Amino acid sequence: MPHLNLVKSLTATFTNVHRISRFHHATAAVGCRSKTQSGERLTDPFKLGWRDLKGLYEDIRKELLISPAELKEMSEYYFDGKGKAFRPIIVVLMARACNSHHDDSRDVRASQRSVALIAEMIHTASLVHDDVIDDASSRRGKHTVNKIWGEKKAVLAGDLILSAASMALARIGNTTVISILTQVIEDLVRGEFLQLGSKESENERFAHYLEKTFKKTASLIANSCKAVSVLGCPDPVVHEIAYQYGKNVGIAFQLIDDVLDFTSCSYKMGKPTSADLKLGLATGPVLFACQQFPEMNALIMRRFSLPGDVDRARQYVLQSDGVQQTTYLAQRYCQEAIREISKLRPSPERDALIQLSETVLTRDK
Ligand code: GRG
Repeated sequence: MPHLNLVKSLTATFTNVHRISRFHHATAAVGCRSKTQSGERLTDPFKLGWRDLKGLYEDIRKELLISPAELKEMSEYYFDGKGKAFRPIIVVLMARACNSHHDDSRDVRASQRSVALIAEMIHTASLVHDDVIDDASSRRGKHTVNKIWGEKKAVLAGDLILSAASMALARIGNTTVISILTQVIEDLVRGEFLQLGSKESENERFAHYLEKTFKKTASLIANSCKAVSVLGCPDPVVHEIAYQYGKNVGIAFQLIDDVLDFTSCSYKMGKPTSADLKLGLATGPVLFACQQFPEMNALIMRRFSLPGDVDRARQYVLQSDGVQQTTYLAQRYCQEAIREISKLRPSPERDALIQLSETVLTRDK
């Protein structure tokens, strides 16, 4: 069954991760190196990646040359440089790392840069739709599209961004890449659908959570990495390395996102915190906390719907080691990502990808 295979593949690396288990080791950081594996001085992955992304948002806006003016304004709304551009950065670094591994050519090809744009466009379309589903009012420190223009128009704006991304994808003209990136759209929809349901047993709940995490967040990163590897190098071993790196970093990224929902403040995040509990969602910190406080089961089952449930659940999480356990799990995914990417030949971009996986763990927004 494809579902079971996916859960197995998400968890195969770490014995017992699909069954919720506690980690007893000290939470040593993945590593703060002063030198990278290729022996060069540390390079900021964001600075290195931006060399190939100058004009990213202008180029995306060119893809959105649409009328009428209102639809254009709505579709362009989030391409204002306020996002972290985490996905395009990973994509161009992966492109250069794979090109360098293959034939020492380090430049990013035009088709690979297009994948970076497409990844950011798919991501943004999904944010616009997500905010409609969650009835969210703020994102990136500003009002959401649905808040300003209303739900119906927001759904259409998301659709339009997705269609512009599909046109750009078709222009690359590579059927393998089209199929890799179309899989992402299916995963996003299935991930969002999974989130609408809940599971009764603790172990089922954890497997369900990891599968949702892969589909909603990691699939886009994994498959965009794979797409640029296909465009830069014919070796399927390299495609798998790129995919595995993106998958592991993507899962870690979401686990930390779920931690930040408890530990950060809304000013920093640009959106309200404890948002997951308010939406009825039990993420990593809650699932771990529930092992220490089984009375949380009832709250999870009723999706924190009674008055006071959200506050009680939050207190349980903060009294438990749910945040530390989730962070430790994210560290393990990052270690796995580093193990994968280290199979490529040394290059500044490969080292920047190693460093990037470390910044995922230390980010505060
Ligand atoms: C229209 C393609 C499409 C999908 C519809 C709604 C939906 C199905 C999927 C939702 C997917 C989603 C919004 C997942 C959340 C992923 C996530 C961690 C978002 C936050 O990413 P950041 O922190 O955001 O990189 P910025 O603002 O920096 O870009």
